[in-house]
Amino acid sequence: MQDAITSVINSSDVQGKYLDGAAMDKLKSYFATGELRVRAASVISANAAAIVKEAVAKSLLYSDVTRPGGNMYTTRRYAACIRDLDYYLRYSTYAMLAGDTSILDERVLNGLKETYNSLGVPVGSTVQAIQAMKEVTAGLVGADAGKEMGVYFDYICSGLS
Ligand SMILES: CCC1=C(C)/C(=C/C2=NC(=C\c3[nH]c(/C=C4\NC(=O)[C@H](C)[C@H]4CC)c(C)c3CCC(=O)O)/C(CCC(=O)O)=C2C)NC1=O
Repeated sequence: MQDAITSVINSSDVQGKYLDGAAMDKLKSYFATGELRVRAASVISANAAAIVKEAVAKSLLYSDVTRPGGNMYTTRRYAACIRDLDYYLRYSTYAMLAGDTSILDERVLNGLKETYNSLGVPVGSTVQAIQAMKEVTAGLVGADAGKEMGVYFDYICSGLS
């Protein structure tokens, strides 16, 4: 896993150079948003279950996936879906803190699409639920931190699609 700092340093090191202006600017904006990130992470962790619940209510409840024959039908599959959404929220929060997507590639997206396809988990509905979490989260943490979280929710969605 990388973060904004190691990623900037690694790419300078590969070239055997000190950090250039662009690299410094990246670090500056990462440090300048540090407090925002930490505050957002603590609001999200205190409200994680409520975020998932509201996102499910907005996007999946009473849709085809929750009806008999749908992929969320039966309590076991419903619970698996809620658990997956909680993974996406938690790992997006880690990635937002790190300012880097690598943790999502390594721990969430690796093999996920294949797993979903083989189990018939609908990617379209999953993407809708993640987009609903993005809205609910932004409502809670405010526009700036919400935009930052949005980067990582969107990254998961494009990795699934
Ligand atoms: C931390 C990284 C990580 C991820 C991301 C992960 C996902 C993940 N979700 C799974 C299943 C599942 N995922 C869903 C999810 C959904 N079905 C729907 O209709 C909804 C649209 C959607 C929720 C948004 C369901 C229902 C299953 C169970 C499918 C089945 O067994 O038939 C499975 C198969 C094994 C299992 O059931 O636990 C995995 C590996 N596991 C991990 O360790």
